[in-house]
Amino acid sequence: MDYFLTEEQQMIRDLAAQISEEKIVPIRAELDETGEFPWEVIKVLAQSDMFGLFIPEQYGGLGKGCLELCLAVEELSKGCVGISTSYAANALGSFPILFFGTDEQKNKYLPDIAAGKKLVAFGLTEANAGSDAGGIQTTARLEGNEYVLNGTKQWITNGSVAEIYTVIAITDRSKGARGASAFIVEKGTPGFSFGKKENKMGIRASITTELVFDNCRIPKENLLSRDGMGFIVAMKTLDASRTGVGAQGLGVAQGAFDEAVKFARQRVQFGHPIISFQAIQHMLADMAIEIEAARALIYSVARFIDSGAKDVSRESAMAKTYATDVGMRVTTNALQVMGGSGYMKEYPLEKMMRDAKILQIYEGTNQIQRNVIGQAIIREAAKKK
Ligand code: COS
Repeated sequence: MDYFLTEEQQMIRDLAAQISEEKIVPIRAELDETGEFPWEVIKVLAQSDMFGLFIPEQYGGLGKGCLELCLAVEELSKGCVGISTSYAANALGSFPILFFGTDEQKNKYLPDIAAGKKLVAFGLTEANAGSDAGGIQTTARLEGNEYVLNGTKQWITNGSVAEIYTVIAITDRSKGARGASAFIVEKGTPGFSFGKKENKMGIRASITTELVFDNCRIPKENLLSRDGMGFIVAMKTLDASRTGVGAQGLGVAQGAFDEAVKFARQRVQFGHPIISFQAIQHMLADMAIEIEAARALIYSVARFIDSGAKDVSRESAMAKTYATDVGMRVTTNALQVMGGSGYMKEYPLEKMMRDAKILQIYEGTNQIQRNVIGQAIIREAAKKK
């Protein structure tokens, strides 16, 4: 289907597709096995200006938006969701600076992020604050010209490989969600270290660690936005990035579908390629419908975000939920088309299915997304009354 992409958007998509096919596909199985971080691919992405896609030109980026980011993420995810996670989490970590940073903060951090010289990570989740993001316990106490951070963040993508961290911590517990604030913390700051490295079911080419703050002192200037705005910074950041998670679901679904079609054309049973059987055709047809519907939704929501719309919570939750559910269903059914072969590590399907699962969980479970959509429905209905 023609989505009327500009020439530039097509170029970005084609470049990401080329990186995916030439640099990611050949190494994805090995990284899945070893759990090593994909530094080689990160270098290629940096050389190709991919880290600067969504960063304004004045900070050394390409000044593009959510649609271009989604096109890149979709193509990278066809190859490996672990690697696309390392890339997309960088955008997630950068958004608080991009959306809420002062000119000084932007000038200091964005050029290195755009150049891919420094990776970024987003630190919100804690052991007792996953879906309930307002329940974080990490504190930031103002002492003179410094904030003193204490607490532990859990399951942080790009933890330990990133140089820059955007972290949400409580500055006034009595104020609930309005008592959280957002900060920039640099790797190497005394009192900031990395805890447990997770051993994951999927996306094993991405790194996930704890962030440990033990009387970590950061300059007052590292506060993002205003004191008390941390929860809003986190919510606005997630609103902007969830469509990208949808693009990961779309990409892995397309990758799995392509493998299933290739296999079904070659695999002969009962004297015929199995693609000639209606049972297989119907499975492929259902996958193709869902993939196209997911793509249409992702691109539309991305364009809506790029139009400058103020409130995109509902739409980005819809894009994330639908496309990642499609990612899970399509990888599962594509593996089914391939039967026993799909279950074996000689083919990429079992990895794709393992990788797809996290997309229904991270950046807000799909159940939480449905809550977000439900709340929006209630607000709209109340307005009409
Ligand atoms: N944009 C702007 N403001 C928002 C917002 C958004 N998307 N979502 C909530 N807010 C505001 C609310 O308007 C409210 O403001 P007031 O204090 O002025 O009333 C405040 O934030 C608290 O909102 P709410 O009461 O809805 O917060 P909840 O504690 O009920 O949490 C959910 C809401 C569940 C949506 C939130 O906790 C969430 O997104 N959880 C998932 C977190 C997540 O994605 N984790 C993944 C880790 S990051 S990889």
